[in-house]
Amino acid sequence: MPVSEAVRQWVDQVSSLCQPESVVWCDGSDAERERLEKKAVSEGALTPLNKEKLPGCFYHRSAKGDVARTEHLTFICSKTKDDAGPTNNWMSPEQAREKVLPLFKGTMRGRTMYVVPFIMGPRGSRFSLVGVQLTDSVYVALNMRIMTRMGNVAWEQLGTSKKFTKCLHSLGDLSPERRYICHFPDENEIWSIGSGYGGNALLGKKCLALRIASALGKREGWLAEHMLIVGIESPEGELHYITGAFPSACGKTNLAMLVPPPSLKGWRVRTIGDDIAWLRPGPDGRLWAVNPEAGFFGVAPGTSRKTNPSAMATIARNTIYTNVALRKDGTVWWEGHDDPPGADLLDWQGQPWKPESGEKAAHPNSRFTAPASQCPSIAPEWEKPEGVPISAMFFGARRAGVVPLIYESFGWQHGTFLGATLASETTAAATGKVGVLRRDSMAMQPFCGYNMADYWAHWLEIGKSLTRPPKIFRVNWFRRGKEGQFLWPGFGDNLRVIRWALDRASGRGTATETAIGHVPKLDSIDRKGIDVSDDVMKELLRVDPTEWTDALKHQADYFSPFGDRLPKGIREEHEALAKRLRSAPAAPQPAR
Ligand code: GTP
Ligand code: SPV
Ligand code: MN
Repeated sequence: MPVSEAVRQWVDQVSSLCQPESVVWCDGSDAERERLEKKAVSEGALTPLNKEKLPGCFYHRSAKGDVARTEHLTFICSKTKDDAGPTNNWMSPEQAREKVLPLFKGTMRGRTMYVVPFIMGPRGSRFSLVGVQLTDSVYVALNMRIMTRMGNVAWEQLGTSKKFTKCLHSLGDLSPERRYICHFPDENEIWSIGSGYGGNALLGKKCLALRIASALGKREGWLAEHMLIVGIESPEGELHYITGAFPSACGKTNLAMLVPPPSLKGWRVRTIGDDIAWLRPGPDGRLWAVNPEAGFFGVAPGTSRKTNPSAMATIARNTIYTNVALRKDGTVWWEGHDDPPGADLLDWQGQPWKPESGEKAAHPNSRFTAPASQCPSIAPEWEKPEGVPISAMFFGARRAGVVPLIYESFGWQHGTFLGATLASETTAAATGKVGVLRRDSMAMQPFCGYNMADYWAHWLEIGKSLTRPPKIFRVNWFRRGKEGQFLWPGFGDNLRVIRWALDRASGRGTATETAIGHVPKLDSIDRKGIDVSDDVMKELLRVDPTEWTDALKHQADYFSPFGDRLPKGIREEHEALAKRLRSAPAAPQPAR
């Protein structure tokens, strides 16, 4: 396979820097997969799982201090700090060369360096981007093979072009002290050292397809978003595609693979993507989306035949499991699994585990890596080069209170504001405390490769270029009652909420106008077949102006560091919300 001269030169440079013992150029073939799997097993990076029950599946345990994205060690290396903005860590390109580059010196001595070419986006699509990852982790190479279109297919797409993202990765010594994930949006380059985990190490995913791509999209007039994409088809055959931006571990995979409840007969779901969407205005004035990935790197805990049967079917073969619990018979388990844990479990660190220990058997951020093509609900059109047109977009997060089950924005600018002010209780997907409320604007705060104020401005510009923009909604599946219980059943039943939104997008569906947006009336959302009382529904839909007036202050604090860069449209929406809240009745309840 002819390889671009630019690639050869760069591989030579990196080889002399990292000094690997050997270099393996990946072609993406099945024979190569088998070779890499064997190598991984002999190195102890992978354990083969039960061949009958989990054919083609492997198990991996990552280092104890390397189990989630480390945002404090993630940097945007743009020319100026202002270009990275107040929500990103910034390092100057010079400083990165001084501080981070030396860590790569000789780091691959005695090891193999894999040259992993890959496409983000459908093969042959003019929207796709090519990357080449150089890595000394066979686990990473095998994961990239599932998550991207990897191998000769990427060399074909690249041809003699120099336009590819240079993704340099080494495990280093896995110490957080010497861990850096650096992005160079101007040089189209990524350096990652010291981690073998997920978003820190699979550089096509968050690093390329979000941080680098978002900066590119700003220059070229498109959007790279932390969004699922799914088609929803009514019994009458009306098909709408939607996207959902939810922060890490807040429900994208589950919504992307939703299975309609029995009482919603005839509804069908077409999965396109579960984590990342690239969106472009089309010639028809609509917004079109592609999924740049080829696999799912999904959260294991909570995944069951009850909550997400499509995911369970997807991960029954050819799947790599990371940091879940392991049974003696070579099967896997995690908290929330349908089956009982059994007596012979090893936890995610390889220690014997007992339910009464009070510890989790699987790490809360344990994951599966599985090919998207294995998903029973995968849409036949999931790899269409031009993507699918989007009717509605959903911003959602984990909020125990304040935020209703769903509400509809007044339009694109207000919808952008709803996304911009998204906040969520933190999860185990990133290191740090879990359950703390923090801003995660557009679910992109950890993934935006440039100043977020410019990013909101870019959203507002994109909206102006659309004659048929998607309707924008805010959702919250996670509102809790007095005992701390989730008030809404969630999962498949979320279709009831989506259905109301699609009705609204089509000019149907009833709503009450409130200060924050259009909220469903008490009976707007179909509750046939679920046990959600009027009182619970009222609580789910409750909008308390006092709580929102408080939220308004937090929003102002959040916007303040952006100074004059904050776009006028966002400021206007913040002021308009304040005004509506001042004239809102004290405690409105959803009307019948
Ligand atoms: P990333 O891959 O980290 O970007 O996460 P994601 O947004 O795809 O999250 P995912 O769908 O994997 O869900 C994370 C966790 O939330 C899992 O434990 C799910 O079981 C749980 N979850 C998802 N949807 C719902 C829901 O509707 N209700 C409740 N209560 N839990 C949910
Ligand atoms: C997330 O944290 O949002 C993920 C997993 O989807 S990772 O690939 O680690 O970013
Ligand atoms: Mn994600």
